[in-house]
Amino acid sequence: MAIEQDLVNAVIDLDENKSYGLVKKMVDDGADPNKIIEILKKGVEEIGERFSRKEYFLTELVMAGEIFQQSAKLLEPILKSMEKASKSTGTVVIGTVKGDVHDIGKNIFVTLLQVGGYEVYDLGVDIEPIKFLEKVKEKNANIVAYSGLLTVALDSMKETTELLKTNGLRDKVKIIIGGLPVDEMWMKEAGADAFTDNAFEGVKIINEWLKSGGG
Ligand code: B12
Repeated sequence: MAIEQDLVNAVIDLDENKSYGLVKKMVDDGADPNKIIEILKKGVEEIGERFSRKEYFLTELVMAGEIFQQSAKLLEPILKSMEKASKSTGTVVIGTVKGDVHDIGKNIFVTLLQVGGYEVYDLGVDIEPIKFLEKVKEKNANIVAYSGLLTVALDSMKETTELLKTNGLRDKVKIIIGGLPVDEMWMKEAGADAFTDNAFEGVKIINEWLKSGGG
């Protein structure tokens, strides 16, 4: 328990070396990577709160992002060593939607999908709806995944789904959305089929879809 709180505090204090040391220790002790990510998220959430209260500024947000990214790198070997799903038949097109450049969570989700045996096309950040459409068509994808952390991301998600609809592709794909603010309301507004703020949960949802013949 103590080490978890130490890690939250080290992230909030933006103490990079301490954060990496604690993540390494938890990895060596065999901690569940999902749990480590949730602890790191607690830390950066507090940084976000302080940013909202104007106690922290953009520099601190940048540093928080850096600490998370480097920590996620430390987790990559365990994520990658996790057992590959026997035969996934999913082709996923994913991106952080237009207007939003947050990608740390998306990248974790992409790694997990790749580990799960999925064919993944990661478009990157700030992605216009047309780019999603083109890639879905080109790759004949059956899953579309939007990531977004800003409130404005909702409009972009909506727009993207609308474009898929008007091009006759909406019914050919399943759409999952993820990121800090997503909830059931977002899912409905964005015209999606599922939502989650946990990358591991996201992979489970997609696995279930494909098992039951969806997607
Ligand atoms: C780091 C950070 C940044 C970094 C991002 C670096 C990067 N490469 O991503 C930088 C400094 C660039 C940044 C910029 C900005 N940021 Co910022 N940022 C954050 C911060 C502190 C952490 C975000 C993060 O990485 N979390 C950790 C990851 C792992 O969590 P996650 O994204 O939720 O991902 C998990 C799940 O959601 C899931 N997941 C993610 N995507 C997907 C997708 C799918 C399909 C699935 C299934 C799952 C999934 O998987 C992950 C693991 O489980 C948050 C605070 C917070 N509370 O999160 C603010 C925050 C998101 N930022 C905020 C703001 C305001 C900004 C700026 C506008 C600041 C400014 N004035 O310029 C800019 C916007 C730039 C833009 N156009 O996008 C606000 C958003 C407020 C709002 N309601 O819109 C927040 C909430 C801070 C706050 N409280 O004010 N930011």
